[in-house]
Parts: sequence; C-alpha cells; structure tokens
Amino acid sequence: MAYRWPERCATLFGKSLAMEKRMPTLLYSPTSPYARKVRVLIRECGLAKQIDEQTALPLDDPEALLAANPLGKVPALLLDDGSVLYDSRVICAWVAAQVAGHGDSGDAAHYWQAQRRAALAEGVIDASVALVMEGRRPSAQQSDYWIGRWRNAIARSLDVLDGEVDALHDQIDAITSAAALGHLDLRHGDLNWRDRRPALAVWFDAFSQRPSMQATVPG
Ligand SMILES: N[C@@H](CCC(=O)N[C@@H](CS)C(=O)NCC(=O)O)C(=O)O
Repeated sequence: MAYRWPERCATLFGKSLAMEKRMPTLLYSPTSPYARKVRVLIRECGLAKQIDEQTALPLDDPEALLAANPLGKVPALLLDDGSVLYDSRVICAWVAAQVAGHGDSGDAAHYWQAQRRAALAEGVIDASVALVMEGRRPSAQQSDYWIGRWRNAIARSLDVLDGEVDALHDQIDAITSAAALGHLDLRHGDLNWRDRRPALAVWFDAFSQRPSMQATVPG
C-alpha cells in the first residue's frame, strides 16, 4: 500500500499532538472490526505513539463509553479538547484529515462535530430499524436483551441530541436527525420520544415543514 501519511504525520499531526496537548484516547474493543479498522489506520499513519488506546467492552456498558458515545458502541475517540468523535468512519476521516494537515481550525472542529452528530443520528436509525426487524420475528425468538439495549441507546442518544439542538441547522446531521425522528414517529410511537425532550420536539416540528421533508413523508 502506498501510504504517504506517516511522513507528513511527523511534521503536522505529530508536532501538534506532541506539544502541549493531551493525547487523544481511542476507546476500543479488541474484537471489534470497526475499532480494528481505526487502529490499523492509526498504525499505517505512524500515529500509534500519539493516540492512546483504552479497552472498553461495549456489552459491559462501561461508564466512560456511555459518557463518550450514548449509542454505547466502540470505537469512540476522546479528543484533547474534551470533545468526542464516533463512529469508525468519522474517526478514520478525522485521522486522515489530521495527517493531510486539515483539521485544527475552529471551522474544522464544527465540521467534525457535525459528522459525529450525524453518526449519532444514524445510530438511532440503526437501532430504530433493528427494533422493527426484531418485532417481526416470532415473539418467542425476540431478544428482550437486545430490545432493551436498542431502546436504551435511542433514549440516551436523543437526550444528547436534545442538548445539542442549537447546532442542528441544514447540514447532514440535521437531515439524519430528522430522518431518525421521523422513523421513531412512524414505528415507535410508544416511545413517546418528545416527552422530556421539548427542544428537540420543537426543532423537529419546524424542520418537518421543509418542502424536502414534506415531499418524502413515509407512507
Ligand atoms: N457504525 C459503528 C458500528 C460500531 C459497532 O457496532 N460496534 C460494536 C462492536 S463491533 C458495538 O460496540 N456494539 C455494541 C452494541 O451494539 O450495543 C462504527 O462504524 O463505529
């Protein structure tokens, strides 16, 4: 593979991380292929010494992981400014961008947080669809354990989105959030997601008026 990144890492990424900043920390599980992808990329970039790695087994619901990623999934990357990135695609893109020398400005931080928020909303969609699929299996075969995990992941993630609602404008994170909330309304009215999340409810009702949303109402 013709990776040219390691050379650039030493001058760009390596320098900025090695100076006064704390090291980013990757929360990972040793068996997760999503985490492995990130860990391989980190090594291909020559960044193994600049990114700390800590084991977090998602099915144990470690507090640090739930605080970092309300979806309760690995990998998650804790950045030195206290912000977090997930999922694996976002982390990989961030690593590549650091190496390419993009990624240290305030605009970049906004961009990465929007990508992270889009991954969060996508995780809500994944869990919402998984719940529907599980509900279509014979009831004796349905897993209370997974239904509980998905419902909890949705609840935690919506709490976070509710707290970040001011950042939802017309980017991919907003669109993905709207698609997620629309699916919850369509399939999981029993979750009453608007209860306890008034800001997100107001935001969604306004966003739902956009012609693009009106033209794509599921049905
Ligand atoms: N789309 C996510 C998927 C991550 C994922 O599903 N990780 C698994 C481990 S392989 C996990 O943490 N599962 C816990 C759960 O589903 O509750 C990514 O690309 O990072």
